[in-house]
Amino acid sequence: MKTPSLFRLAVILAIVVALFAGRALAADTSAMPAIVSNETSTQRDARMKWWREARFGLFIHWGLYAIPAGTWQGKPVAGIGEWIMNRGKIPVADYAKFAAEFNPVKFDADAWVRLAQGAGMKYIIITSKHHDGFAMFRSAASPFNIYDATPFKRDPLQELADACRKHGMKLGFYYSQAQDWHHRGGAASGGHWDKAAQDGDMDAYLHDIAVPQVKEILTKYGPIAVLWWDTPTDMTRERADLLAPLIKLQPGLITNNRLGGGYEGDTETPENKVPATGYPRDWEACMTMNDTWGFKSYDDNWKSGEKLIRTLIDIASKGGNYLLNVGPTAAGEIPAPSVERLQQVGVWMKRNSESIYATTASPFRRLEWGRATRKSGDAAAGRPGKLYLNVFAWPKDGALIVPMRGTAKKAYLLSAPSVALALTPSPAGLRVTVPAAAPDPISSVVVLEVAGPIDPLPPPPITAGGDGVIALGCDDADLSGKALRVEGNTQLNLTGWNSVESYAQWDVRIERPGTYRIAALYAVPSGQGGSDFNVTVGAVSLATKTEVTGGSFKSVVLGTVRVEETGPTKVTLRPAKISGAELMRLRSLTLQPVATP
Ligand code: FHN
Repeated sequence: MKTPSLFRLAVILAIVVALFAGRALAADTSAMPAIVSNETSTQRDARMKWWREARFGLFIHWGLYAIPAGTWQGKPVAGIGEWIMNRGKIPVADYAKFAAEFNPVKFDADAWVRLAQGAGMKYIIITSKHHDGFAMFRSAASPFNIYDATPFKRDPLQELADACRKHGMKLGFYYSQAQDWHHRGGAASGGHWDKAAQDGDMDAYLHDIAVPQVKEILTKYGPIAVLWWDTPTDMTRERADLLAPLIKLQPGLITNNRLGGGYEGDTETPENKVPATGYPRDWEACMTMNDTWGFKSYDDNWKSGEKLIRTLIDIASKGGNYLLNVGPTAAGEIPAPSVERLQQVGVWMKRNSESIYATTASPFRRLEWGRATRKSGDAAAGRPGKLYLNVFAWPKDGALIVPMRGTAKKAYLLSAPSVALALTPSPAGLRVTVPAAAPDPISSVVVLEVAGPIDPLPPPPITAGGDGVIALGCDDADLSGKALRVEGNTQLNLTGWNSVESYAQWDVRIERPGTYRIAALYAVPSGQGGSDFNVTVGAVSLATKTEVTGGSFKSVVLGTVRVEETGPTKVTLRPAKISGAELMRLRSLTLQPVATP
């Protein structure tokens, strides 16, 4: 926090006076209840209901950065497109000149909403102001906005709000509350580069720009479903306290966890990654379709439609929402590759969305062939519970094994509900006899109607591969301890190892007695090595210390253990003394048999 300025004291005084007058901050916030919410869990569930059922939303990053589109002064600027001003160190006055060129006449709010709806999305979140400080709406708080500073002279947020209302689409606004590279005093990650134009008092910036603009976006556009804060750079509790009460301007508003100042908001927001095991509270993975949020003319690294569909399924199977991004061009068009992919997702959703909407997380830790979601039933209403089995790898032998004990009543393909599929119990679980060919090459849905609670079978113990090595992935472990969790998208790692109470345990089957060399693939940042930990294989333990890997993942040999007993056993990795923030980030452990002469 900077030294309190006279101005900041005046702001605080004004708030106190307003509160005493029974009003918070200003006349238009008079209905605001106390900052601390007394919401009950039932009320919260009611508020979150539509969002939890939606599962799929469209993120739109649209702003002036679509004009340079990744190129400044003839040179490509590395990184995400909407950061070009910061990464290219573009002076404020030069960047502001883009406004005179911004005339996105091809913008068609109705078409955007129809596109999102066609993809099966239930809500849209658009950048009302990104870090570049340019408001994509008509703002009385700053002339640096699309209505006043451009030849366009239209308010896209108004048009989008109208179109959303017309089509029954929920609308949310992204607002960069702290970082603002245009207005004096706004924060900038990495510091101000055009000091003469950017330096200033952040509290004054919040008072003059952020607070009034958030009021505008929450009062001028009808019902707003979500307020999506971003990057709480330099946000202290006091600063966040200026913004937090404004959420009461929209009854039922949902906010994310990025306001700062210790406010948790309603949702966790993993970015460009799907957490391996979900989160213990509502979460939404926001993800790009290529490698940028804002339009970058030469970023063609598009994820395939199949990847997007399977990501949606993966996220739903872990109980989260998928907020999938598009970056419209300076002309106001969603790039064709994005449109094509959204249409492809829409084709799949048209047939299979029942396995996504209003579902909850899978009861299974891991399924070899795909993912599952579920819906609980209502015995009194005669409605069975359902398991939706999204099969990515269709079984070649016509037998889909669901690792659960058999309480299922009926199985059928979502695409052919009247044709019952045979169900037979087997030691590995319930066997569903499925047709030879997959009905859908991307993911086919088998529905299992279940009578009572689902009783998943524990996954089989891990055994040695053909080379004799027992490989223990971080997502195969049973985790104990509050913060310990698996993170990552394709490259997973075990993180949050900040207490000696936290440990990871694997079920393995030792088939050959002997000496095993234990190695761990982990990352430990500089200055945080030297933590003590133990790896135990059955009754044998190995005490060791972490080495610094400089933050990158490195395979480290921990030592050897002699294992005499064969059969099922447990391998445990448990910290004994942690130096630094956490023990390590662990990707895998391996037990390699050591050849004895
Ligand atoms: O800096 C921003 C980035 O530009 C983009 O808006 C993403 C979307 O989640 N949020 C920030 C980085 O976390």
